[in-house]
Amino acid sequence: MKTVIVGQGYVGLPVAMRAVEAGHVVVGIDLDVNRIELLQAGTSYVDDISDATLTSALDSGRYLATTQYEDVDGFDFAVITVPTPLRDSLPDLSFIEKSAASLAPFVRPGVTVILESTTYPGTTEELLSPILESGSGLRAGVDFYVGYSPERIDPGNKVWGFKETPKVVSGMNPVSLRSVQGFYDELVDTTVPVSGTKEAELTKLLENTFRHVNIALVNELAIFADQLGVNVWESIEAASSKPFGFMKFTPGPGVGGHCLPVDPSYLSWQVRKQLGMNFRFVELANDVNDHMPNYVVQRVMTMLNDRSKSVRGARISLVGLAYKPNTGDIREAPSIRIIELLLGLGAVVSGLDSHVEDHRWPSGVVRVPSVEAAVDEADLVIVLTNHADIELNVLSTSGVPVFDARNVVTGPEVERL
Ligand code: SAJ
Repeated sequence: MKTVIVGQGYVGLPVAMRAVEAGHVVVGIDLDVNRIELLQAGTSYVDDISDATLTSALDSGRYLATTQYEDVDGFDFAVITVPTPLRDSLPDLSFIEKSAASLAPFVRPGVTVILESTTYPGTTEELLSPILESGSGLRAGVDFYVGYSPERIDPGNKVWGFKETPKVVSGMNPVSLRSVQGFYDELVDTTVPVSGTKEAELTKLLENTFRHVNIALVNELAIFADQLGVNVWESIEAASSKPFGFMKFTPGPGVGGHCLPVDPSYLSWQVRKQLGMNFRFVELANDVNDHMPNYVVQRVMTMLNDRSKSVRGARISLVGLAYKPNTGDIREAPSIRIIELLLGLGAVVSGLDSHVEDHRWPSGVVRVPSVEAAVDEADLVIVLTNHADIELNVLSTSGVPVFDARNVVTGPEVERL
């Protein structure tokens, strides 16, 4: 069985490694030459894939990392795991289109092409299939098979890895579903078939929109609770004692990452484009979550003002810049917007986050090596991301004012979101 994984990022590489483990001959294709050179050298840039796992795949002789589509010739299954970002707040499907056009000449009778990238319902059958058909001269669903299976990779999750996480599977028709499900049955513990690709595409968007909306709910609640003098964190903790009918979400400085700030907008974009209606929950959630960085800065300005200090010239240290704990991913992180606002107000900003690599470090922010250094000389400290490796107790007794956006620090000079 020859399997092609298009895109060797945080989604594609784990799929490729699992397919090698399952005995497939695997071609991992990516346009990024640097990535491919690293993979060929046995160096993994994906946190969840160790160099040892990658080296073992290379040593098996059944894994090839390449930028050349010629290497996919003769594939049986192709899985497309390319990014689907927003560009000017609109879905950007160009990576799917380019991948499909590059794959199409190698589509033979009997092959199966599966899309995993997060996208709006209809993409697989209305965008991907026609490109594959025109590039191969074959008929989708008849000569070759097409399906959709949403990615559920949660970077850093040590419990739910690719193999352990139930996999929703779909096909454009029953014969395609059978092929797609058969493929994943070899790779993961549980497959969850649905009747069509649109249902599978919507499943993924529902999963992440559910999170986005509920995070927005607690964020807006946090704003009101603070003004009402109520400890919303305690109420959320108490509510989560309910063993049914409640799922805990906590307020934060905003919603970052490559999923939540993006995926729900694919849904609201489609509803507006195809139905001319507004998906109000998504739009409201976007508005609330996008506003949280501004709210954090507003609270910080008040804290400084209460101490007869202006933001201009204030030395402000940020603790944790990544979008969530224990990752170095800073994409769409709230810290980026908060830094922009603070620098715009004339603050002198420093930051502590050993997870964020130098080449991703935001400009204009002095990097400090420790919490002690962050506190030293600071007029105020903001806790944005509580990485496990940051010793936060120092902040409780430092005497420096702290704005805690994660409710992880206590102390006389600490205010929480
Ligand atoms: N956040 C909050 N409050 C919360 C939860 C999250 O403010 O209660 C913030 C985080 O700080 C972060 C952002 O939202 O900035 C996104 O956090 P996330 O926990 O949703 O993490 P992601 O973006 O890595 O989401 C991924 C998703 N996985 C996939 O799309 C395959 C999501 O479906 C998972 O539920 C999530 O991981 C997870 O459970 O960790």
